[in-house]
Amino acid sequence: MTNLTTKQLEYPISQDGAGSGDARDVHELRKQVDEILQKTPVFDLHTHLFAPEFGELNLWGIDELLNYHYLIAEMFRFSSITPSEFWALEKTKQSDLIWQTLFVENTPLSEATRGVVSVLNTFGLDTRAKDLRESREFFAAQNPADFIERVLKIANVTDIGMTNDPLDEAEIKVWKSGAKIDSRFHAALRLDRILNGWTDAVPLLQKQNYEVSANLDATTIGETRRFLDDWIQLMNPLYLGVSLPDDFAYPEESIRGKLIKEVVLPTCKEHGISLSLMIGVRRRVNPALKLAGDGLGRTDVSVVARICEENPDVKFLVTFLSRENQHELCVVARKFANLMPFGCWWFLNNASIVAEITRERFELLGTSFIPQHSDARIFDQLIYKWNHSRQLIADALFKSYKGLLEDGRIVTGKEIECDAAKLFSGNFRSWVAK
Ligand code: FIX
Ligand code: ZN
Repeated sequence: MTNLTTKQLEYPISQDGAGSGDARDVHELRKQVDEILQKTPVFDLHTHLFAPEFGELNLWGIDELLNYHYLIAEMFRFSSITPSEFWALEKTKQSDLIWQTLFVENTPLSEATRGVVSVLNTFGLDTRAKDLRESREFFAAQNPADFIERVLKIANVTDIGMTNDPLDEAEIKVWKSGAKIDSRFHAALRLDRILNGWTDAVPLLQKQNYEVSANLDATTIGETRRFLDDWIQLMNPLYLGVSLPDDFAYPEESIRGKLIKEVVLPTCKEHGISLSLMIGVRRRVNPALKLAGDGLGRTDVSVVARICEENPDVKFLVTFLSRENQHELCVVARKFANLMPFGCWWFLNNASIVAEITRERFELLGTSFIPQHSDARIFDQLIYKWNHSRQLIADALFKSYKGLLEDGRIVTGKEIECDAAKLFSGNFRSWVAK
């Protein structure tokens, strides 16, 4: 391939559609892509954040930031503390230890440690501090409502998808209280406990007055559907969602397989609601690490092809945790318009991998995918997660536009704005009709 110089890459002025605000060379194009992607608001479709009405479920501040399970896992690589000793500490002692281990005694190079540095830096706090005194004082002085506004503004996030478990006592209280939930926070009805732990879920459904039993008889199927209908009405969720192991199969002769087929898919169809499949997690690979002990595995992507083919009336949002599954996911998405790939989930949310996956998706799917979600658990994380993602998506998009230019077509400022809007919110909004 010829190595085009910047000079040769100037836009042909005569190309129609190009206006005075459109970039004329690759440097201008790069600047324009960066500027537009910075100012385009995000609809973050999957987080573990909560609206203010959920009170203490809504996490923020330095001690929460440091106790993020990504950092806990990393701390154990450097510290000689045992998991049982660590879990016996108070939260502030845990965060002191994580700070000391990952930020004082070692250089914070990982994505998760850099995230904390980035948040501290955004608030003008010392990123090389010897202890947490200054940052604790800063966060203690914040008014929670103002802090949320400030973070949303910095991250340029307008809408947040929560993760809502209809079997969680604390959440149930809020949903049933009739409290008006901040309209920027949207529910996502999570099915993990039902689909991945039916026997434990049964008494919890019974407690909510649904006549279910461990064996999936006709009454149980009907009652579980009624349970979902009621919660859909109460939460008005964006989608139903579940995380699934790497050996997930469809169809499957199992409790989960039967529930998916006879309860979940018919419910999605009836309500016109999407099903989000997050596939590839191996829970509790090291149980001593609790939430930090989950791992991943590679999946047979043909499960997604089968579920999409058999259920053309249901729309699926799909993300895989294994890097090795990403290319196949793009190919399946080319075959099924009821499939929307989304996000670079969890262990994939690192610069080198996001760059690769996003490039691959542009090359195979154009703009018909959702490049990222934050998966934030602590409010402040929106700042670094979206800052990093915006830069990486801008890099990938610029490279695609540059290729298009080399092939002889200008990209106008309007087109860039339109593409950015699709990627950051439009594709998801139209998928879920919000
Ligand atoms: O299942 C999920 O939604 C995962 O994102 C979480 O369970 C995981 O712990 C996480 O925080 C990943 O970012
Ligand atoms: Zn998540």
